[in-house]
Amino acid sequence: MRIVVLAGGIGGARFLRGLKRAVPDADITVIGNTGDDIHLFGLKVCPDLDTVMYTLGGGINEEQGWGRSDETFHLKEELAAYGVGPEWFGLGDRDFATHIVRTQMLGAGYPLSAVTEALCDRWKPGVRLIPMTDDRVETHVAVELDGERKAVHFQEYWVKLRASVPAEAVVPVGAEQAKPAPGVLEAIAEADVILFPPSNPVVSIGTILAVPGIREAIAEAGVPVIGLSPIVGDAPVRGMADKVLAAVGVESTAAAVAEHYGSGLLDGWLVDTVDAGAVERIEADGIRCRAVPLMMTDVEATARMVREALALAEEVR
Ligand code: GDP
Ligand code: FO1
Ligand code: CA
Repeated sequence: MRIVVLAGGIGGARFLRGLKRAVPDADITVIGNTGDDIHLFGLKVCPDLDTVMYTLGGGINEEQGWGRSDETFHLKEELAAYGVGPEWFGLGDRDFATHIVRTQMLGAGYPLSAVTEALCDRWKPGVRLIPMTDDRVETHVAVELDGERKAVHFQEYWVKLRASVPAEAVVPVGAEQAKPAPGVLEAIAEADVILFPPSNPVVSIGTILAVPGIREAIAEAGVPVIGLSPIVGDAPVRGMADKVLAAVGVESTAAAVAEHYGSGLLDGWLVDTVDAGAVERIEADGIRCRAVPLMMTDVEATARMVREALALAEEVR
């Protein structure tokens, strides 16, 4: 079975672990979000691609969900001693190596998709990981800070400000001019099923869908498109997705997120059992819906979520 998954970082990566467990012989293509990417110390950092690669390759810091296991921060400390920051972004020594290799290859002229493939030669994530685009896209967030309206990089909003001020707008800068990376549209066209894991609907999946051609290709693929709600009991399970949902005028409920994607894109939607009351409303919108446990507490629980998603895909096929 050929499965295409649109993925952000932590939620996407954990879901993929369950997918590999549930369907060990699946041919999985992951289209990764690159809107979180940031240039720091002259290096290109791709948090969501790295989170997927490290998680599936066994190199992730399990407690944190991002960054390397067994990490140290000597380089960051030395840079700080020169007064060179940002101090608010935790780049570790092992992680730095990834960004150095990536930046060196990009400088030599390789596109990000080829660089990601080369990095995955080491980590062997067991999926084909493709960035949504080889072009530069960076999500910025419009906020009011000290009485002034300004745009900050998504990482500054998320990590430095901890989404403590309202997001007035979320803009994937460069997305309109971006082209899907080689292999993205082909994988979608050849998929048997397309899955939206519990990833951030705005800054992860929304950014991928903002690359011209990707949303259209998914809508026209003619195969089941099934999503799993990242919102459980009217709140994000982890992180601050409610803050960026508010910026696009979407309530933090499982039903509102389904409606935000819409029946033109989604065929099926899984909500958690605590949100079973929303099933009727979602089905009235033309999206087949089931309520099942959606907490990725361990790989086996996540594999059960995957089996439910694939069962729903067969129902709507
Ligand atoms: P990020 O790039 O690291 O922010 O990760 P993603 O974009 O992949 O996804 C983050 C989203 O996944 C958040 O909105 C969380 O609410 C959601 N999430 C995290 N863990 C779980 C879980 O166990 N179950 C569900 N349903 N959602 C989860
Ligand atoms: N998230 C944090 O909350 N604090 C950090 O210092 C931080 C550093 C970091 C370094 C490399 C990397 O790949 C990811 C990192 N993240 C950090 C996570 C990441 O920025 C976020 O999870 C997502 O981009 C938010 O969706
Ligand atoms: Ca992310």
